[in-house]
Amino acid sequence: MKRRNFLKGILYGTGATAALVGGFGTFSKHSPLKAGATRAEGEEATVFSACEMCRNQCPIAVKVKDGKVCKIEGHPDDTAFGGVICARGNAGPSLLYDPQRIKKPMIRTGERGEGKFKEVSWDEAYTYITDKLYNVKDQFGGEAIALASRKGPHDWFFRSIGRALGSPNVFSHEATCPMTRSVALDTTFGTEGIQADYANTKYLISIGRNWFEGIHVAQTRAVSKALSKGAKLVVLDPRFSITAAKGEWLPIKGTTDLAFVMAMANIMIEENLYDQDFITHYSEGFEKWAEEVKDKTPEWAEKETGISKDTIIRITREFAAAKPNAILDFGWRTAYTPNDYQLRRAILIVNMMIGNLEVPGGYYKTKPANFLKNFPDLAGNAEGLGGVAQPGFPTPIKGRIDGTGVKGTPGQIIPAYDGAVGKIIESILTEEPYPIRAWLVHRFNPYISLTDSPRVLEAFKKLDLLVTCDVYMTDTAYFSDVILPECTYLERYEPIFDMSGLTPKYVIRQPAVPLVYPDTKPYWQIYKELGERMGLGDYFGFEDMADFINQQLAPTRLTFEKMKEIGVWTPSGMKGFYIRENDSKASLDNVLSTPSKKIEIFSEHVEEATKQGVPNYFSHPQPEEGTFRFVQGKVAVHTNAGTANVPILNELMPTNTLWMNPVSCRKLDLKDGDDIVISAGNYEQKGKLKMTEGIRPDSVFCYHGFGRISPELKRAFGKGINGNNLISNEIGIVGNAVTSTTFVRVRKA
Ligand SMILES: Nc1nc2c(c(=O)[nH]1)N[C@H]1C(S)=C(S)[C@@H](COP(=O)(O)OP(=O)(O)OC[C@H]3O[C@@H](n4cnc5c(=O)[nH]c(N)nc54)[C@H](O)[C@@H]3O)O[C@H]1N2
Ligand SMILES: Nc1nc2c(c(=O)[nH]1)N[C@H]1C(S)=C(S)[C@@H](COP(=O)(O)OP(=O)(O)OC[C@H]3O[C@@H](n4cnc5c(=O)[nH]c(N)nc54)[C@H](O)[C@@H]3O)O[C@H]1N2
Ligand code: SF4
Ligand SMILES: [Mo]
Repeated sequence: MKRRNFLKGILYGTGATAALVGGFGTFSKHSPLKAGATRAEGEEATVFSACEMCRNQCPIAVKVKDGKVCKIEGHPDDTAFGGVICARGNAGPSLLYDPQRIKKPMIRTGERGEGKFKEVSWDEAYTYITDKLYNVKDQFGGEAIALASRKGPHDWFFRSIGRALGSPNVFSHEATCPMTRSVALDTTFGTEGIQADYANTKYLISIGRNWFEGIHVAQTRAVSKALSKGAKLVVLDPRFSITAAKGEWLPIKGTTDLAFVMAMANIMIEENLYDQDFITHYSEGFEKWAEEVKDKTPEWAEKETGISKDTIIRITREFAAAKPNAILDFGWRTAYTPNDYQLRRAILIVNMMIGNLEVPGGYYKTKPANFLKNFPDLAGNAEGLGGVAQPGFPTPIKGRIDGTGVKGTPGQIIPAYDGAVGKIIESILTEEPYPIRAWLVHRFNPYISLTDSPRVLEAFKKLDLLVTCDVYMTDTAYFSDVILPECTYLERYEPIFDMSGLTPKYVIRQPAVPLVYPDTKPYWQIYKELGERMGLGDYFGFEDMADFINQQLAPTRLTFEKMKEIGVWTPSGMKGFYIRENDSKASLDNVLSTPSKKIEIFSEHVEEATKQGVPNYFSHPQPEEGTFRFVQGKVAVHTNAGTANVPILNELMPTNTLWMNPVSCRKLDLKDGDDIVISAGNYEQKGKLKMTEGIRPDSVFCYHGFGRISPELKRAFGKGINGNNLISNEIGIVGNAVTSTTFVRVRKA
């Protein structure tokens, strides 16, 4: 009964309608959830929430009819997202109602990988985990427990378990994704919170960034908007992506992008095309950079990159002519080479050479509510979120397994929040610097997502305890001791997310329908209950998610009811602003938090950590005749390791293929559609060949996320190529994964 009222509250809204306090605004004009409204049988209700078909959390409007989700649209009032979502977002109901989801907690009964499990109660699962974790802690110390998740709001809850046990070894997935970029931002500007203003740019150069397949709805729309206004797009990519199809494609040799970027700097200095005023006023260390790029001529870069010097010169001149409303993009999945971090720094430096910080069509600092306090005209418009207090966590006895935080080593600049997740595998297998014995995994599938899948499996097999919390019996879950079934995003509340960009923005996730499988639970409940079972209840100082959200919203003038009603909040009437839009010398003190309070082109800190105070060029090997550089990327209709088994998306694209240029196909006597074997050292993968001009002859490509080995993913099982079965677990300078330096051979199966 209580539950029914609760749901009625969600579906029909119990909150007051938009009562606006002065200057305190909302998106309210479409709000369908009026207080006290009743609905006739069969009438559609709308629930505002946030998508989770990938981690972008786009604001959505979920249409519910007769108690079922019938359709998902974009939130109509969020202008950045424009009421649209992507194909994967549309497939939400297909995940929600998938009979292949995991429905009950499970404990392994057979050998690891044998697939034998018994269904258990939540209590049994919690007890099992509690006993095993305390055993590991007692025998080997809390540091022998690792936790890894895809970064997100679940971390507050999930990580509390490990931190309370004294483990320093908490990891996000970031080292496989944008970490080289985040560390570059942090060491150059003193903050990771910098974004690109694609919508207003006049000239956009992508270094592998593929907005039309690696989708972020707001970014993809912004790039489309710029293109429709006549912006020029240049794409450096060894393969012809959908984004490359929309601009000038430069099929660069993989791993040589830094040569292109350094040559841009060389030309801009030679031809005096850079913004000297900006550099003098806001940055330090430029002379060292000028020295470093002195011999990085267009002729030199042509040999490295395979792109003609004339093209490099032309692109550089065009880019500089568009200053400051131009973007040399800093990338998203930035894990190509061991030195990728220095590529990202060089990209940021070349951007600063056109002074494109805090101007339209360049880069800007995100402006969350707290940031506005720096601007008296805007102060009072919004308030930062509060949070739930936690007691202090015990100080870990040992340092982290990845050396994060160790001065005088690259670990000095690796963010401890993220760490080098690939090191978990090395620690388990080599027992260096000490062995991880228990691993808790949340919303993450290391088997598909980490490099060297065969070694990942070996590592799984050596553990005393592996626990996975997911919505599917993933490949990682299949090798786990305990599997915790989470409900989907369409069935749960979550903390308010801060999604601020040019203006502050808060987004809520709330259930659209009751649990489809009653024995699944949301993560906050799972880790709170597990924490309480382990005697760690003090770390979970909230009753339920309503209480948690109320504590978050306490300093703001927003309420839980209000957020449920509007879904997305942004200050009314507030336009995004750029600090230097009207004053090119405006202070950037509130943007820059480096030790020097300047843009650090040379950084002492980075010099100490990496011996490259300014980015240095390293040539990576190129493929020899008969071998190919192996590159991978996202596809528009799937998410990473996540959606291969989602019914509708699986139907749209059940498998991947290996792209190969016709010239190479002829040499190897291969043709389109052939069954092939791809090999790298001792590793092999079977697949099908796709013959296409859309790839350099010295490279091959496949979409990421296939080649699944859990038989419980009945639609995806055994289909396609898992690229990580071919890539070794090399760990880059800032702990990053390295995914573009592998060479493969290909033969007919
Ligand atoms: N539809 C969809 N959208 C997504 C995702 C998804 O899975 N599906 N995932 C989200 C996530 S987690 C991320 S990180 C982003 C990723 O979005 P993007 O960063 O755009 O990433 P990818 O598609 O991984 O890689 C893009 C391109 O990099 C190229 N590449 C590989 N090596 C090199 C190199 O050395 N130099 C150059 N210049 N190019 C190279 C590949 O050929 C590929 O075409 O997308 C997000 N959006
Ligand atoms: N070789 C190579 N490796 C790569 C990449 C590449 O291009 N090439 N891409 C890299 C990139 S950019 C990234 S971001 C990582 C991505 O790696 P992951 O973070 O592992 O991938 P995701 O697909 O985002 O999701 C992981 C898991 O979350 C589960 N999940 C989805 N929704 C929920 C939920 O509500 N609750 C719970 N508990 N689980 C849920 C999914 O079922 C899936 O098993 O992979 C990286 N690895
Ligand atoms: S990009 Fe697509 S899948 Fe990802 S959150 Fe947005 S709508 Fe959902
Ligand atoms: Mo990613």
